[in-house]
Amino acid sequence: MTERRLLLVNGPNLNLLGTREPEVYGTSTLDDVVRIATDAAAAHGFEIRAMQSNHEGVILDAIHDARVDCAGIVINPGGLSHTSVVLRDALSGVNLPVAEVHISNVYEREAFRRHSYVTDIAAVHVVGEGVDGYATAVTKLIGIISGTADG
Ligand code: CA2
Repeated sequence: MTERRLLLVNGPNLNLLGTREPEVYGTSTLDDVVRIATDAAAAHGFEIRAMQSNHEGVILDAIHDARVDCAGIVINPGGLSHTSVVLRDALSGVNLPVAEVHISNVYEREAFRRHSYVTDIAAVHVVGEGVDGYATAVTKLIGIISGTADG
């Protein structure tokens, strides 16, 4: 392992965290999410590069760039989870270990949220733990990268 850095991707609409639908997503903000992930990574000597975008192509470019200097990707793809083959292709194309996070329990919501194009290419899955799930995802992914866990 060379790089001790993870890319943290939050997809469309996650910039709205903490402003609406607290019964589904809680009251924490996107800044809180970045702090939670950063603290979890720092505990293992890793840093986080955080990005959020409402634009699929911007997310794809960030994933491609991670190939050069990141050891893995933690991603909450938002609604793109359920729709985007190109997101899946980008993630599998860079050949980095991926952790998929969902704040809410997607299996207990509408039927269309039960399928994610990312799930079968991700090494780590965290669902329904609220924003603390980002810490779980970071810790598990670092375990895999470091060879101390299997997800
Ligand atoms: O539970 C999750 O983390 C989701 O990835 C969130 C996505 C949803 O489409 C997925 O099915 C599950 C939605 C993100 C939108 O986030 C908002 C947060 C607060 C207010 C409005 C939207």
